[in-house]
Amino acid sequence: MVVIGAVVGAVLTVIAAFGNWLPTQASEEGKRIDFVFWLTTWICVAIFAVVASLIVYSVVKFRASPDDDADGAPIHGHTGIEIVWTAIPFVLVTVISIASAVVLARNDDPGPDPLRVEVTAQQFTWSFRYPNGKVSPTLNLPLRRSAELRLRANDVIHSFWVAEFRQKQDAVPGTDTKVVVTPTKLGEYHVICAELCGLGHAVMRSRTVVMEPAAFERWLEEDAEGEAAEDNP
Ligand SMILES: [Cu+2]
Repeated sequence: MVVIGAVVGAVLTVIAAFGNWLPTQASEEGKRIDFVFWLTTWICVAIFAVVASLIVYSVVKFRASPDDDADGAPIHGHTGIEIVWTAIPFVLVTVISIASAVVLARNDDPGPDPLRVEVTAQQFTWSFRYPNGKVSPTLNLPLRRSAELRLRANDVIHSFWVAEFRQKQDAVPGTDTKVVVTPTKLGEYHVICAELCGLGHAVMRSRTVVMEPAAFERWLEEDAEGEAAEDNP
């Protein structure tokens, strides 16, 4: 059993180490979120490795012989070990809390000159309104400029999510919420509703297009002031 466990463990370790597990990383905020994710994951991996090793060692080393019917030695705890196994998790959880707090604070900061986009969610579409009045069914964003998305829901709770940006935020009727995204990679990604919002929830998808700043400016000026909405309902 120990040999099978070791072989399976080795195979899974190789898959875990060389697999490409996360979606493309396409935002500044996503970089920070991935940092916290991997920090937490590696802490878990280390603890799991220690615990699993101790279990295997104990199973082998302290196995009772078949004719041993005696009671085990009476053990009433061990203050030293208990202090250690309380102190180490305390330190690790504190490290994760501090890293998370710093990342959340920085990810909520849109900086001095963000592009403000009003995002409206309703069963079962997204629409995006730009400062010059242009309304678009897709979320076009310029590369490397922070965008502050103000989310509004017209009917029920929806949730704005672009896996490549990592950021996710609910859109709640009666309340304005916001989320900041600073794209770092040109390309097209899916905008997905991540909150079960009715029969059409699964098709409540749009696209986000990250563009060169000059191309974005040209796109922004094309049929601004509501025409886009008529041409492209
Ligand atoms: Cu929805």
